[in-house]
Amino acid sequence: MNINRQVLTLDEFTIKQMRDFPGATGELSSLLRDIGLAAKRVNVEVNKAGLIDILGDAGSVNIQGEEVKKLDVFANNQFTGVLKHGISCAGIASEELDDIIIFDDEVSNNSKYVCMYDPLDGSANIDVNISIGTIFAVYRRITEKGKPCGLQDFLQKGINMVAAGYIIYGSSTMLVYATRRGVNGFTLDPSIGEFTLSHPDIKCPDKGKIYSVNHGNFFQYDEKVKKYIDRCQKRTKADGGPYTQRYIGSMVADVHRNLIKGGIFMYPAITDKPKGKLRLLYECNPFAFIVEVAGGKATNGKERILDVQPTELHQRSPFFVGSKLMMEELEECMKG
Ligand code: AHM
Ligand code: MG
Repeated sequence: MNINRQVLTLDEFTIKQMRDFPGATGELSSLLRDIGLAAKRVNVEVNKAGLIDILGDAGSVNIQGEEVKKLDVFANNQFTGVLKHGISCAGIASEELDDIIIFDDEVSNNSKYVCMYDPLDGSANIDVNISIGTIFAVYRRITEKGKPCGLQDFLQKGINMVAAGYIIYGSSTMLVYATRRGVNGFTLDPSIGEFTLSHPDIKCPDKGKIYSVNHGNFFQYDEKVKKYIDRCQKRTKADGGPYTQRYIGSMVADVHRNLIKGGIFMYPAITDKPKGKLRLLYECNPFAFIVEVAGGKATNGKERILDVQPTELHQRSPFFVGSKLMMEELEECMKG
């Protein structure tokens, strides 16, 4: 019999990786499996989003008499639900929730990890059929096992992250996750309902030709940021250009593209939002981790993102992330 099966599923891959680590308990594999399950459920609903108009608007009652939930609330419930009922997570924080949720049951209190996520990032794009995503970060808790977790488990520096990832609900659905050992991408095969390894060991090219920024805010940017954007626009063939500007307005899609093709993504501070728009703990930090593991860099314009000590769950941060050499040029401009 010719058994020629090379494609690994997400579960097979994480279990295989765990076996290479003699001391591993399998909790991280289990947590990633839980996230994969929630992602599949969210994917089904995202694909039906266009039908919502037929079935009734969000917040109203559909033809089955059930309340139609907003997709971001639905996504939040799915991720929170799988992690609560799983065996690896002691508590969660979410963009959708003001406070952390401490699961506080016997299994959860003995779990190693806490998880933070933006369950549906770019959700303003749902109505117009543009890619959206989920972003997540996993930390080993610092509170004592056997007891409920606490806020200090969530306010850890990004450098302590154990794993981070995102799901992109796009032309196909992908789950990409990073541990310190590498970044790997899995594409959902709808015929079997499994994420399968499609992008092993992703590396971010050292340079690219794409810069992503909201040009509508240009006149609100700091002069140093404007200087870098000006350089991007003036790039010629002789110095690696011309560059192209791409900005979807869904960070997951923008950073995913730049990670694969090479590029830089920026959400600087603006006059209206002096701390920027994006959230440090579950938007900037996970992407900073993923891109750094892939060979790129991430800063807030002054400091490496992963070195920032968080003080609040929902704090915002300016964010610059991307290919190493492009980031180094940005850093040079930011020095003045
Ligand atoms: P959200 O968490 O409310 O969806 O906002 C985050 C999104 C990012 O995905 C995207 O990069 C950014 O907001 C776009 O913002 P803007 O329209 O201000 O450029
Ligand atoms: Mg968001």
